[in-house]
Amino acid sequence: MTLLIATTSPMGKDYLKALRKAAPELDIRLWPEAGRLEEARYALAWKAAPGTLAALPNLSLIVSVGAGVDHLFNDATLPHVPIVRFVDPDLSGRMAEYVALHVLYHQRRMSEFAELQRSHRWAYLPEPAAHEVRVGLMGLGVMGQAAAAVLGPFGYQLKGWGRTAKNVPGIKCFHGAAGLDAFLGETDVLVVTLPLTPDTQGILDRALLRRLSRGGRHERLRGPILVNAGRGGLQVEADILAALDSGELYAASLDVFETEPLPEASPLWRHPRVVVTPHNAAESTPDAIARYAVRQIAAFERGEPLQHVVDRARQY
Ligand code: NDP
Ligand code: OXD
Repeated sequence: MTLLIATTSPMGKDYLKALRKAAPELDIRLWPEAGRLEEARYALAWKAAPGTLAALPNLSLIVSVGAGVDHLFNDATLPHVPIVRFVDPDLSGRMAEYVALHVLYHQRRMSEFAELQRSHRWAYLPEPAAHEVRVGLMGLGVMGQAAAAVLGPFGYQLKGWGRTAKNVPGIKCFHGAAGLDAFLGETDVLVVTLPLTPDTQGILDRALLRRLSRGGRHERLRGPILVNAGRGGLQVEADILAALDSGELYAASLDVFETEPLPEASPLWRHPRVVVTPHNAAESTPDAIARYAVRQIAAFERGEPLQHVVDRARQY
């Protein structure tokens, strides 16, 4: 049984090591040293070179290293075999940490305190309490709900938005285009964990940011805040900068970008109210993804149903 690690990432060798440890019986190859292509029945894929997967005539299953699968749909030659995406408590726990860190960071005005410290100034800045802040989770899937489970106990007022209707205890849920205005109108901190699909591309534009809550905000909140840990293709960076400079947006934490790595020339690097992180909100660690891939492949071999199968029409 042969599995090809199909990736252009330098992490490939780490996946290889972890997979060999997790499944010594598997024949595992690391692209571009794929050997005889007809032997590969499984692929573990992350940003593979276009055409790599299509070149495997007996491929039966693709396991995505990421929870997001836009990296697969970018390849016009993507073969028509089942795709499972990575869903694991290790991954969603990391995302929940990231979201909690950044929501708290902005609520507690940490960038301003850091600036005060740099100039040795002792100053009091009024902050809202968590229960006075409305956090809107745009994307209410595995990641959005994991973040909600961590934010809830702080007392934040939680709202959520997805494609389909949901009933999640502790979250006021909205859905679809019809629910978007009401959702944004009740959101002070917008936390985005949407997948990048043809429907969500560029959704975080100036028009959307303008729909974020203007009224009803606690007096200690200085303006809406954006945390994007979904995908860079969701955001229009020129619009985010314009919204920050006009005061429509107060601050942002961005983990993902239109172009990654973020180009040196991007003003986001230098904006005083933007926190930039290098697409590290939730890492698929080699050990966790290896365990997951081996589990899915074993189930597939036994003829059992696959878990977390991607809907090809919706692309997530
Ligand atoms: P899920 O599929 O579990 O959740 C996706 C959510 O987005 C669902 O609530 C879904 O709605 C909603 N959604 C999708 N399309 C639309 C739409 N057109 N309009 C409204 N809502 C929509 O995915 P995960 O939570 O596991 O992951 C989400 C994304 O997070 C990944 O695709 C990836 O891009 C990103 N990610 C980023 C990481 C990082 O390190 N920065 C790490 C891991 C993931 P519904 O529930 O109705 O289907
Ligand atoms: C993912 C990611 O999709 O790390 O899991 O971006």
